[in-house]
Amino acid sequence: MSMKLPFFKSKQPEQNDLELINVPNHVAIIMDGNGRWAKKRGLPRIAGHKEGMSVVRKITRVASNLNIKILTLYAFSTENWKRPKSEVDFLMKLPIDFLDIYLPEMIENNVRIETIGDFDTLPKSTKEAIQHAKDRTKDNDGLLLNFALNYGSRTEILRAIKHIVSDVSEKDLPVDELDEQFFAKYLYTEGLCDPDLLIRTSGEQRLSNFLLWQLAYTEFWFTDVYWPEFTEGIFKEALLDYQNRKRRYGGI
Ligand code: V0D
Repeated sequence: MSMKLPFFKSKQPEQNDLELINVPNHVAIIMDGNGRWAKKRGLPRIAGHKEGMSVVRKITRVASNLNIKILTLYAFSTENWKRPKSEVDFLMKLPIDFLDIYLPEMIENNVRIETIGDFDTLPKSTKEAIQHAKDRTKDNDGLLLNFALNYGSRTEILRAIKHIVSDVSEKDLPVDELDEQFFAKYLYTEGLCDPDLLIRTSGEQRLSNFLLWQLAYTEFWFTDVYWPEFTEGIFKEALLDYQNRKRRYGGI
């Protein structure tokens, strides 16, 4: 006598659903397209930056709820100083605005705020607001919200080399000890795991001097959507795609 097959098939755990396990530990995002989003709507570029700021808050909340450990956001590059002074001035006020509005909820959600990049040469008022937020959140052990600010990767690598050269001569470090792990300790990302997933919005598919060393083995994901239009749904699409890539590699 033949056994009857069940008329329902148990669903394969793949493709469609975001799993709460196998979420990337570290997600890095190039938040591009703010100016173009504004232009498309006949608004000044700064309106795009402001809208982009509220998307930062939204995605931070999603990342925190999904138990992502580190979210590194490219907010201002060393090249961005070449923009018109009025735009740079506006951008430098955004961290202040962001923290005025959202620091209380960041604290409530156990988020720790940090930065990578050349912090010292930022305007004083920007530095003070961010330093205050770092101090207030330093003991939080939830999501690390890591802003790349006044950041450039080649400068970061050169800065590491200069420090190493001076340490080698001062502390008589043997050159054989200079391996990848040792080198990574001299980068801004000291102590952080490398990103598992890099997202870039707005259709550009370049690194633009972002985390050149750290992205060596990272999965890349691109979308045509401008950063101010980036949503929780699109973010989860990227995370699901990441999980499906991992599953496929696991099958080999
Ligand atoms: C503009 C889109 C939050 C990208 C997002 C100074 C361009 C909005 C911050 C921020 C920027 C930085 C540090 C901090 C808290 C918040 C931010 C800049 C630009 C560059 F501690 N958004 N945001 N910083 N934009």
